[in-house]
Amino acid sequence: MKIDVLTLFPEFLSNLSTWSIIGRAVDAKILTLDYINIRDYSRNKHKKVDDYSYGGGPGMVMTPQPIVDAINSVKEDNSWIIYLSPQGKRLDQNIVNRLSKKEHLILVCGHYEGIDNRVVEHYIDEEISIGDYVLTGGEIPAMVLIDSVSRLLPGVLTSEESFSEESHYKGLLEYPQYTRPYDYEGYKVPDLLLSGNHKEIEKWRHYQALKTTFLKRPDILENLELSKEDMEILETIKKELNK
Ligand code: 4HQ
Repeated sequence: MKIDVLTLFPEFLSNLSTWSIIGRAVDAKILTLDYINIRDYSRNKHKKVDDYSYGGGPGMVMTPQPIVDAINSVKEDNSWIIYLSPQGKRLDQNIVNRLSKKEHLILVCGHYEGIDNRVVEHYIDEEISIGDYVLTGGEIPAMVLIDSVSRLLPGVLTSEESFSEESHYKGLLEYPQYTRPYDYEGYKVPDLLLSGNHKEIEKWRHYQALKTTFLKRPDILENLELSKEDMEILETIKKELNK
Protein backbone atom coordinates (compact mmCIF):
# COMPACT_ATOMS: atom_id res chain seq x y z
CA MET A 1 0.00 0.00 0.00
CA LYS A 2 1.03 3.57 -0.66
CA ILE A 3 -0.06 6.38 1.66
CA ASP A 4 0.55 10.02 0.82
CA VAL A 5 -0.10 12.52 3.59
CA LEU A 6 -0.81 16.09 2.56
CA THR A 7 -0.01 18.41 5.44
CA LEU A 8 1.45 21.78 6.42
CA PHE A 9 3.63 19.97 9.00
CA PRO A 10 5.35 17.02 7.27
CA GLU A 11 8.17 16.95 9.84
CA PHE A 12 5.61 16.29 12.58
CA LEU A 13 4.55 13.08 10.83
CA SER A 14 7.84 11.89 9.37
CA ASN A 15 8.88 9.99 12.52
CA LEU A 16 6.07 7.56 11.84
CA SER A 17 8.07 5.76 9.13
CA THR A 18 10.62 4.68 11.73
CA TRP A 19 8.13 3.76 14.44
CA SER A 20 8.18 0.07 15.49
CA ILE A 21 5.72 -2.02 13.51
CA ILE A 22 5.07 0.72 10.96
CA GLY A 23 8.82 1.08 10.45
CA ARG A 24 9.00 -2.66 9.88
CA ALA A 25 6.25 -2.42 7.24
CA VAL A 26 8.07 0.46 5.53
CA ASP A 27 11.43 -1.41 5.60
CA ALA A 28 9.77 -4.50 4.14
CA LYS A 29 8.27 -2.29 1.40
CA ILE A 30 4.78 -3.46 2.32
CA LEU A 31 3.97 0.18 3.01
CA THR A 32 5.27 3.32 1.31
CA LEU A 33 4.70 6.49 3.31
CA ASP A 34 5.21 9.93 1.82
CA TYR A 35 4.60 13.36 3.26
CA ILE A 36 3.75 16.22 0.95
CA ASN A 37 3.98 19.78 2.17
CA ILE A 38 0.86 21.58 0.96
CA ARG A 39 2.75 24.88 1.20
CA ASP A 40 5.14 23.71 -1.55
CA TYR A 41 2.19 23.91 -3.93
CA SER A 42 1.15 27.45 -3.09
CA ARG A 43 1.35 29.69 -6.14
CA ASN A 44 1.17 32.74 -3.90
CA LYS A 45 4.40 34.73 -3.85
CA HIS A 46 4.46 34.57 -0.04
CA LYS A 47 3.59 30.83 -0.05
CA LYS A 48 0.30 31.68 1.64
CA VAL A 49 -2.09 28.74 2.06
CA ASP A 50 -4.99 30.33 3.95
CA ASP A 51 -7.33 33.29 3.74
CA TYR A 52 -10.21 34.97 5.54
CA SER A 53 -13.59 33.25 5.73
CA TYR A 54 -16.23 34.53 3.26
CA GLY A 55 -19.08 35.94 5.31
CA GLY A 56 -16.70 37.05 8.01
CA GLY A 57 -15.86 35.60 11.36
CA PRO A 58 -12.64 34.71 13.11
CA GLY A 59 -10.13 32.20 11.89
CA MET A 60 -8.52 31.38 8.59
CA VAL A 61 -9.60 28.86 5.99
CA MET A 62 -7.21 26.82 3.86
CA THR A 63 -7.53 27.95 0.27
CA PRO A 64 -8.32 25.34 -2.45
CA GLN A 65 -5.47 25.86 -4.91
CA PRO A 66 -2.48 24.47 -2.95
CA ILE A 67 -4.50 21.51 -1.62
CA VAL A 68 -5.93 20.52 -5.00
CA ASP A 69 -2.56 20.92 -6.72
CA ALA A 70 -0.95 18.77 -4.01
CA ILE A 71 -3.67 16.13 -4.48
CA ASN A 72 -3.15 16.16 -8.26
CA SER A 73 0.61 15.74 -7.83
CA VAL A 74 0.12 12.29 -6.24
CA LYS A 75 -3.31 11.18 -7.48
CA GLU A 76 -3.60 8.06 -9.62
CA ASP A 77 -6.53 6.02 -10.95
CA ASN A 78 -6.59 3.82 -7.84
CA SER A 79 -6.29 6.62 -5.27
CA TRP A 80 -8.77 6.99 -2.40
CA ILE A 81 -8.74 10.51 -1.01
CA ILE A 82 -9.62 11.04 2.65
CA TYR A 83 -10.11 14.27 4.58
CA LEU A 84 -9.73 13.96 8.36
CA SER A 85 -12.38 16.06 10.07
CA PRO A 86 -14.87 15.95 12.96
CA GLN A 87 -17.63 15.94 10.31
CA GLY A 88 -16.57 12.58 8.93
CA LYS A 89 -17.76 9.07 9.63
CA ARG A 90 -16.40 7.92 12.96
CA LEU A 91 -13.41 5.63 12.41
CA ASP A 92 -13.96 2.07 13.61
CA GLN A 93 -12.45 -1.34 12.88
CA ASN A 94 -14.89 -1.94 9.99
CA ILE A 95 -13.70 1.22 8.24
CA VAL A 96 -10.07 0.31 8.99
CA ASN A 97 -10.58 -3.16 7.46
CA ARG A 98 -12.12 -1.67 4.33
CA LEU A 99 -9.36 0.94 3.91
CA SER A 100 -6.62 -1.67 4.40
CA LYS A 101 -7.67 -3.17 1.03
CA LYS A 102 -7.03 0.04 -0.92
CA GLU A 103 -3.87 0.35 -3.00
CA HIS A 104 -3.34 4.07 -2.52
CA LEU A 105 -4.59 6.39 0.21
CA ILE A 106 -4.21 10.15 0.10
CA LEU A 107 -4.78 11.72 3.52
CA VAL A 108 -5.54 15.42 3.59
CA CYS A 109 -4.79 17.14 6.92
CA GLY A 110 -6.48 20.45 7.56
CA HIS A 111 -5.40 23.23 9.87
CA TYR A 112 -6.83 26.53 11.03
CA GLU A 113 -10.63 26.48 10.75
CA GLY A 114 -10.43 23.76 8.10
CA ILE A 115 -10.37 23.72 4.32
CA ASP A 116 -12.55 25.44 1.72
CA ASN A 117 -15.73 23.37 1.50
CA ARG A 118 -15.47 23.07 -2.29
CA VAL A 119 -12.43 20.83 -1.79
CA VAL A 120 -14.43 18.55 0.52
CA GLU A 121 -17.33 18.41 -1.92
CA HIS A 122 -15.48 17.90 -5.19
CA TYR A 123 -12.02 16.47 -4.52
CA ILE A 124 -12.45 14.21 -1.47
CA ASP A 125 -13.79 10.63 -1.62
CA GLU A 126 -14.48 10.21 2.08
CA GLU A 127 -14.45 12.28 5.27
CA ILE A 128 -13.30 10.46 8.39
CA SER A 129 -13.31 11.52 12.05
CA ILE A 130 -11.37 9.79 14.82
CA GLY A 131 -13.83 10.92 17.48
CA ASP A 132 -16.09 13.66 18.74
CA TYR A 133 -13.56 16.14 20.05
CA VAL A 134 -11.75 19.03 18.43
CA LEU A 135 -8.05 18.83 17.60
CA THR A 136 -5.73 21.50 16.25
CA GLY A 137 -5.15 19.68 12.98
CA GLY A 138 -5.69 16.50 11.02
CA GLU A 139 -2.13 15.18 11.56
CA ILE A 140 -2.86 13.08 14.66
CA PRO A 141 -6.03 11.62 13.08
CA ALA A 142 -3.91 10.77 10.00
CA MET A 143 -1.42 8.95 12.27
CA VAL A 144 -4.25 7.02 13.93
CA LEU A 145 -5.52 5.95 10.53
CA ILE A 146 -2.04 4.98 9.26
CA ASP A 147 -1.31 2.98 12.42
CA SER A 148 -4.61 1.09 12.42
CA VAL A 149 -4.51 0.35 8.68
CA SER A 150 -0.86 -0.69 8.41
CA ARG A 151 -1.06 -3.42 11.03
CA LEU A 152 -3.63 -5.17 8.80
CA LEU A 153 -1.46 -5.21 5.66
CA PRO A 154 -0.42 -8.77 4.76
CA GLY A 155 3.00 -9.54 6.23
CA VAL A 156 3.12 -6.71 8.76
CA LEU A 157 2.12 -8.69 11.84
CA THR A 158 3.58 -12.12 12.52
CA SER A 159 1.07 -14.96 12.26
CA GLU A 160 1.03 -15.05 16.06
CA GLU A 161 0.32 -11.34 16.32
CA SER A 162 -2.51 -11.50 13.82
CA PHE A 163 -4.07 -14.61 15.35
CA SER A 164 -6.39 -12.68 17.65
CA GLU A 165 -7.68 -10.87 14.56
CA GLU A 166 -9.07 -14.12 13.17
CA SER A 167 -10.09 -15.72 16.42
CA HIS A 168 -13.67 -16.04 17.53
CA TYR A 169 -13.16 -13.08 19.89
CA LYS A 170 -13.67 -10.97 16.77
CA GLY A 171 -15.46 -7.78 17.68
CA LEU A 172 -15.33 -8.42 21.43
CA LEU A 173 -12.97 -6.68 23.82
CA GLU A 174 -9.88 -8.64 24.83
CA TYR A 175 -9.87 -11.12 27.67
CA PRO A 176 -7.69 -10.16 30.69
CA GLN A 177 -4.02 -11.09 30.35
CA TYR A 178 -1.37 -11.66 32.99
CA THR A 179 2.35 -12.25 33.05
CA ARG A 180 4.91 -12.93 35.77
CA PRO A 181 5.17 -12.59 38.71
CA TYR A 182 2.36 -14.90 39.81
CA ASP A 183 1.98 -12.91 43.01
CA TYR A 184 2.39 -9.15 42.71
CA GLU A 185 2.05 -7.40 46.09
CA GLY A 186 -0.52 -10.00 47.09
CA TYR A 187 -2.49 -9.74 43.84
CA LYS A 188 -2.49 -13.18 42.23
CA VAL A 189 -3.02 -14.46 38.72
CA PRO A 190 -6.21 -16.55 38.27
CA ASP A 191 -5.10 -20.12 39.04
CA LEU A 192 -6.88 -21.65 36.05
CA LEU A 193 -4.33 -19.96 33.76
CA LEU A 194 -1.56 -22.00 35.41
CA SER A 195 -3.47 -25.28 35.20
CA GLY A 196 -2.21 -26.26 31.75
CA ASN A 197 -5.77 -27.22 30.82
CA HIS A 198 -5.95 -25.50 27.45
CA LYS A 199 -9.58 -26.32 26.82
CA GLU A 200 -10.67 -24.78 30.13
CA ILE A 201 -8.40 -21.76 29.61
CA GLU A 202 -9.97 -21.20 26.20
CA LYS A 203 -13.46 -21.40 27.73
CA TRP A 204 -12.49 -19.00 30.52
CA ARG A 205 -11.02 -16.46 28.09
CA HIS A 206 -14.10 -16.56 25.91
CA TYR A 207 -16.30 -16.04 28.97
CA GLN A 208 -14.10 -13.15 30.16
CA ALA A 209 -14.12 -11.48 26.74
CA LEU A 210 -17.92 -11.55 26.72
CA LYS A 211 -18.10 -10.36 30.33
CA THR A 212 -15.65 -7.49 29.82
CA THR A 213 -17.51 -6.36 26.72
CA PHE A 214 -20.87 -6.58 28.51
CA LEU A 215 -19.61 -4.57 31.47
CA LYS A 216 -17.42 -1.98 29.76
CA ARG A 217 -18.88 -1.59 26.26
CA PRO A 218 -22.46 -2.90 26.10
CA ASP A 219 -22.92 -0.84 22.91
CA ILE A 220 -20.45 -3.13 21.12
CA LEU A 221 -22.48 -6.22 22.07
CA GLU A 222 -25.66 -4.65 20.72
CA ASN A 223 -24.10 -4.33 17.27
CA LEU A 224 -22.66 -7.87 17.17
CA GLU A 225 -24.45 -10.94 15.90
CA LEU A 226 -23.79 -13.36 18.73
CA SER A 227 -23.96 -17.10 18.23
CA LYS A 228 -26.60 -19.06 20.16
CA GLU A 229 -23.80 -20.36 22.37
CA ASP A 230 -22.54 -16.84 23.16
CA MET A 231 -26.10 -15.70 23.99
CA GLU A 232 -26.30 -18.52 26.53
CA ILE A 233 -22.92 -17.60 28.04
CA LEU A 234 -24.10 -13.99 28.23
CA GLU A 235 -27.24 -15.09 30.12
CA THR A 236 -25.02 -16.93 32.62
CA ILE A 237 -22.89 -13.79 33.01
CA LYS A 238 -25.98 -11.64 33.63
CA LYS A 239 -27.27 -14.12 36.22
CA GLU A 240 -23.94 -14.11 38.02
CA LEU A 241 -24.03 -10.33 38.07
CA ASN A 242 -27.68 -10.35 39.28
CA LYS A 243 -28.92 -8.31 36.34
N1 4HQ B 1 -9.68 18.16 13.35
N2 4HQ B 1 -11.12 13.68 13.69
C1 4HQ B 1 -9.94 20.54 12.77
C2 4HQ B 1 -10.29 17.20 14.16
C3 4HQ B 1 -10.48 15.80 13.71
C4 4HQ B 1 -11.14 14.78 14.44
C5 4HQ B 1 -9.07 17.92 12.04
C6 4HQ B 1 -9.58 19.53 13.82
C7 4HQ B 1 -9.44 18.97 11.02
C8 4HQ B 1 -9.50 21.33 10.53
N3 4HQ B 1 -10.12 15.25 12.56
N4 4HQ B 1 -9.20 20.31 11.53
N5 4HQ B 1 -11.69 14.85 15.65
O1 4HQ B 1 -10.67 17.51 15.26
O2 4HQ B 1 -10.51 13.97 12.54
